[in-house]
Amino acid sequence: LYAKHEGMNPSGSFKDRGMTVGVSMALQLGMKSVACASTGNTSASLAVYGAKAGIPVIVLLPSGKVALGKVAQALMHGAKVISINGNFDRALEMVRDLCETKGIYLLNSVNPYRLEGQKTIGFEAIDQLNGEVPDRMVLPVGNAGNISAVYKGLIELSELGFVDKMPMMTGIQAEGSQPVVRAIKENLPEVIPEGSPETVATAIRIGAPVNAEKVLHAIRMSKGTADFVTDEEILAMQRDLAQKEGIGVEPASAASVAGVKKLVEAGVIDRDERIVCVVTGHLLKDPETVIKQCAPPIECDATLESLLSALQL
Ligand code: AN7
Repeated sequence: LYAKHEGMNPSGSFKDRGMTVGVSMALQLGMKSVACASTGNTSASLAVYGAKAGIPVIVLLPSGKVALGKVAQALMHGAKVISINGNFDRALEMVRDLCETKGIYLLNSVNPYRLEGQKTIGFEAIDQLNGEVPDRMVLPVGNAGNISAVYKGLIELSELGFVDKMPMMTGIQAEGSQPVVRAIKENLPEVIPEGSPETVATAIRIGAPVNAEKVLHAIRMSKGTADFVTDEEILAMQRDLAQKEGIGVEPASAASVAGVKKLVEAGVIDRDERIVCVVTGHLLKDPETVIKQCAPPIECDATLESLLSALQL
């Protein structure tokens, strides 16, 4: 079982892989400004690449539901940050209208160039396994752009004859925000949006994924699956990864590994499978959720005696 840590990217999440391509395309197409709606990471990444490109950035965030580190990044890198009194799905509708009305370049994952960049996660995973294709790739699913992009990249590799098998693409959502899981489990022809998604993993608090059709195709064609995990399972896995493996990720990212645990226990995933979990964002993205789970530091006077007593030594 491998965790591919996307928190190592410049802005601390996998979004950079697509955003560098998306912003480069915006410049090539002569666009004068760029925008996105975001649960946080997309906005942080767009702010970073927009700053370097010297192009104005507008980001729409669902008010009160974006992790602190992500808002800090969007603000510090100079984006115009708008806090919407509504959830992500509403913010996305609004930014789509805005972009259409004002000729602004939309950089949500409806943008095909972003998904082209995100394909590299799959290429890199195989490269890092010395050319071997994992049996399964497990990703947290929000707008479903990433899992669809990785699938697209790997299908292309296989069509070009570089690999001779495909990993079972497996999507994990949060219990309170699981429209894709429902569609897979109930074998629906399409994803039915959820009106009020809710989860501690705010990154994937998305009820109407824009890449719904693509994710159903990716999961079904690769004989993968989808399942949900509870907020408790997400947070427990965030702590386990941090404390047993030294892997610091944000809650949405822990969802993929928590999903593996659940599916192994349910007998859906075989213990012999070689699995790559994509852990999508860094622990520092959401310090508030971390602090809430941990006991505060032990206060101590600046003497050896107090230190020994604090350490109970
Ligand atoms: C850490 O930033 O949608 O299924 O607006 O930040 O491709 O949407 C973030 C999504 C997983 C889900 N893990 O990826 C946004 C946004 C983390 C994320 C996802 C996101 P998609």
